[in-house]
Amino acid sequence: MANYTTTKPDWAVSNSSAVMSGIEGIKDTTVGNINPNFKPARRMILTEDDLVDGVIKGDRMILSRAITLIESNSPKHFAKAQRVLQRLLPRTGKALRIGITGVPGAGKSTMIEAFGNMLCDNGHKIAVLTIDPTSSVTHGSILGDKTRMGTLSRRPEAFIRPSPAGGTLGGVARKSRETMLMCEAAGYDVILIETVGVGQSETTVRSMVDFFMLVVLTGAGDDLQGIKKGVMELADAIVINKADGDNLVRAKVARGEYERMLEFIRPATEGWPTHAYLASAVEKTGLPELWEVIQVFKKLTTESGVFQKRRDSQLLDWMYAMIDEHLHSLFFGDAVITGRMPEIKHAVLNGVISPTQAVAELVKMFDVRRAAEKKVDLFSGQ
Ligand SMILES: Nc1nc2c(ncn2[C@@H]2O[C@H](COP(=O)(O)OP(=O)(O)O)[C@@H](O)[C@H]2O)c(=O)[nH]1
Ligand SMILES: [Mg+2]
Repeated sequence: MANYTTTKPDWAVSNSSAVMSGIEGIKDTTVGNINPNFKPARRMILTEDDLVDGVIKGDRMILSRAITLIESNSPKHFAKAQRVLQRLLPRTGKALRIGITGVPGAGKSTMIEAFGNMLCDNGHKIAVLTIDPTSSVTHGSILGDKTRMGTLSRRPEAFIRPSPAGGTLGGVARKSRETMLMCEAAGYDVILIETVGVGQSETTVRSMVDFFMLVVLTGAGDDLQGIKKGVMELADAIVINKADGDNLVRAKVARGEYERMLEFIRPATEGWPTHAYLASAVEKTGLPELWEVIQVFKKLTTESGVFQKRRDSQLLDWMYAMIDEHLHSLFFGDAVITGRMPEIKHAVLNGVISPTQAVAELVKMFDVRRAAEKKVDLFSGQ
């Protein structure tokens, strides 16, 4: 039988006086224990091979890391991301790319949640991206959307990625396009891209998707709910959402009004008449029909060659846009150009030299400087 009076529990210190002095001191012993050299554990750096293999396997954590690399503004990351993308390129292009726009509150996110869940149930893998040129560093907008897309975001068949924060729309567009390609390489076969419709963002999304839909509310006749002129011309379908409850009758009226307006608009896609459809993201009605419409669209445009023709011109347009942006920032970011610009502007305004002459001189200065400067290869990361 154990001797309870002499056997100490495991946690008791052997020297009881040490305990007493510790209690007396009442000092915070953790302070002395802080390692001044402590750094929070760094995430393991993934190699190019890790990233390529992980994305191909559909590892969502690695896909996220690859996208973070795509979104990085550091030249080193840029170069690595481009090498990864290059290797994944043969696996891209197989997804159906769908863009969704509409005024805030139209129900885009709710619809993506319902539509995405429906597609996942049918065996698809869905990637949801958002393009919001106003989104801040905190990714504020997606927080709302994550709750709106609560069930979808928890599904293993779905991948939701917020808009890259900050930067020019051109920068956001590049990052979103490359994110889309990464998602395709990871096996997502339907890409849904939501945009808020600020500035040129609808045109940007249109330029990266196969099918573009505009989500609207009822009441088209009286006020166009701030729908920008021209946005209807980009759409392959107009979806009148919230066609439920008391709103159903009004939605039907709105559908007729939109159909009449569409008669005067040149369709966005050659050979595809844009129509208005009713849906309710909340009651999940009209969504299977919408998917059917998209399937017919794909079949018809593939047969006519319009599908591939659009993708080809999207690729080239993207390349030209990037050339424009690159040269623009190279030129206007050049120290010689920024240094001489005030004087040249002054000379033009005072009629000393013509704008044409000014351009010729600036370009010459730029050329001379570029030739003298050590060439920096952006893609090698040096
Ligand atoms: N009654 C009804 N309400 C909806 C429907 N779709 C969305 N809503 C509501 O409309 C509001 C805005 O939806 P949200 O998806 O955030 O719109 P977004 O700004 O276009 O993304 C939310 O309160 C939704 O619950 C619908 O089909 N019917
Ligand atoms: Mg939304």
